[in-house]
Formats: sequence, structure tokens, C-alpha cells
Amino acid sequence: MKETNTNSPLVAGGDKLKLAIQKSGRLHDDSIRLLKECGIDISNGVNKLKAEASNFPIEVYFLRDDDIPQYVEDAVADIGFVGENVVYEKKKKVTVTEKLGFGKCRLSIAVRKNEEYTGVQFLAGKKIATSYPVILKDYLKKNNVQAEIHEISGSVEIAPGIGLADAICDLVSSGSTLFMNGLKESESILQSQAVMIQNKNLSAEKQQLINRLLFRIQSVKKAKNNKYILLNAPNNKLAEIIGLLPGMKSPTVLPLAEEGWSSVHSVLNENDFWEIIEQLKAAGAQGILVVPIEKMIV
Ligand code: PRT
Ligand code: ZN
Repeated sequence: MKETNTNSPLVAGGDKLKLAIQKSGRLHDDSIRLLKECGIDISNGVNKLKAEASNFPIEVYFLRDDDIPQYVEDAVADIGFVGENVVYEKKKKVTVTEKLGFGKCRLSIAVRKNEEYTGVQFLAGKKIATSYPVILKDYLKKNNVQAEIHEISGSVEIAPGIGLADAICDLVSSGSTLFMNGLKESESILQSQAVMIQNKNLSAEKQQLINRLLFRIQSVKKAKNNKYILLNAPNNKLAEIIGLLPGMKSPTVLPLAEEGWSSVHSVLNENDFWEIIEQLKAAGAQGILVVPIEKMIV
């Protein structure tokens, strides 16, 4: 029987896109959630090595995060979702395509909390424990600091306490791990979040699928950063209120049943959200409703 590709009208009988995500750990759930928000349902369970989507030509491979850059470089997977920290540490030949907005953390140097940290030269001649020797080495070189790098694979934060090192270089998000181990953050050397990486030699068909996925990811990200706002405004204050609202093009204004009033609809960015709401209230806006946006196509 002749096979037809029912998943994608854009790809005639084409291969599926192969995506590598973390099998379990901090990035797993957010990776699956992002796919779901992109309308991609992964059918079979994660105990398998791979799963297929029923409604997009994609196959998902579940791997250790450290292995994802290599698999993408070797084209075992076409694309991967992985932390920037891992991408830069592994130094594989892959392209970073898009920041994904989750898994945010920083790679930082930390010292004992009672230490008087005077700047990066403090580290000269010291022993630094880390799971990120490549990034740390580059950083020390850039800052002309000679220090000893002691590579360990886990529980880096206990190294100073047991006398294994004078400082550590590790991922930090809330800072509570450092705090609990009597350490303080002294330099932040890399800001990181999950990114999409891709193989450097993909076919035009694969690239077309990636572009479709990217379009969805970008729409989901934009929607998360914006809120839909509805408010009532007296007509004599309309000009002032509209002046406060950016909107995608310009705000929608509809007459209310009550004479002399209008309903105004617009989109607000998360960053200036509260400030604009305060100004809107001061300008006479009433009955302000704020609604999350699921997807935002601009
Ligand atoms: O099994 P596999 O190898 O796949 O997983 P893993 O154990 O190597 O990685 P995992 O799941 O711990 O982390 C995956 C990715 O999540 C990392 O590569 C980062 O990109 C990202 N991420 C975000 C973090 C953190 N935040 C984070 N806080 N990864 C690790 N941590 C650890 C950190 O190492 C330290 O031990 O959390 C502790 C610090 O957290 P706070 O909140 O106490 O500061
Ligand atoms: Zn790992």
C-alpha cells in the first residue's frame, strides 16, 4: 500500500523531525509542557527511549541532558532542548536556534561565606571544584587568573566544607543550596536557560518542519509575556486611556450599552503591566479585566 503523510500537508512523504529532550530531571516536564502548548501530543510513555506525536511529524527521544549536544551534532537527533550551560560546556558543533524561556539559572563561583572576596583575583592559586571545567577554564583565562580546576560530577557544593576545594563553580537558581552549605555567590559567569539546538546540516524538508515548530514556540512564548486587558472608559477620557495602551496594532474600542461609555480591549506586556494598570485607573478606567493569552500570532 502506498504510504501517504497525513501529518503534514507541507511535507510530501517527508521524514519525521527527531527531537531529543531530557529523559528525567529539571527540564523534562517543561519540555513536554512546551510541546503540548505547541499542540503536539506525545502519545507513549517516557519509559521508552522514544515517543511519537500523533498530530505533528515529530519523534521525541528521551536522553540524559549531557548527551543531547553530541546526538544533535551526529544527527541522531535533528534538534534538542537542553540547557545553554550544557551546550557551552560540551562545545559540540550545533546551532543554538531559540531560547525556550524555562530552566533559568546561572553558573556562578561561590566561596565560603566568611571569606572576604575582593574580586576575581581572589581565585588566583585557589582550588575550584566544578562540573563545568570547560566554561570555568575559559572564564579564568579571559580574566588572567591562574587557578586549579578540580572536576567533580555531583554534590559540588560540599567540596569547600570537606576541604576538597577553596571555591566552587556550579549552577544556582534560588541560592538556597549555597546558603545551606555555608557558601556565598561571588561571581556569576553565565546566565543560562533551556534552548533549542539544531544540527548544522539539515535538509530543506527538516528545516521546514523546524520552522513550523519554531513558529509555534514563538507564539507560545509571546503569549506568556503578554496579557489581554478589557476595561470600561468614559468617552471623555478615551483619548487619554488609549494613549496609555500599546496594543498589537491599536486598541479595540466598542460602545457600551450605557451612553457615554466604551469598552477598550488591548494587549499589555508583562514587564510594564502593573505600572500601566495604575495609570489606567488614575485616568478613569473601570471594571478592568486581565486575561491570559494562550497563543499570540503577530
Ligand atoms: O540525568 P541528567 O544528566 O539528564 O540530569 P542532570 O542531573 O545532569 O540535570 P538536572 O536535571 O539537575 O538539570 C538539568 C538542567 O536544568 C541543567 O543543565 C540546567 O540547565 C537547568 N537548571 C536550572 C539547573 C538548575 N536550575 C539548578 N538549580 N540545574 C541544576 N541546578 C542545581 C545546581 O546544580 C545546584 O545543585 O540545583 C542546585 C542549586 O539550586 P538552588 O535553587 O538551591 O540555587
Ligand atoms: Zn546531566
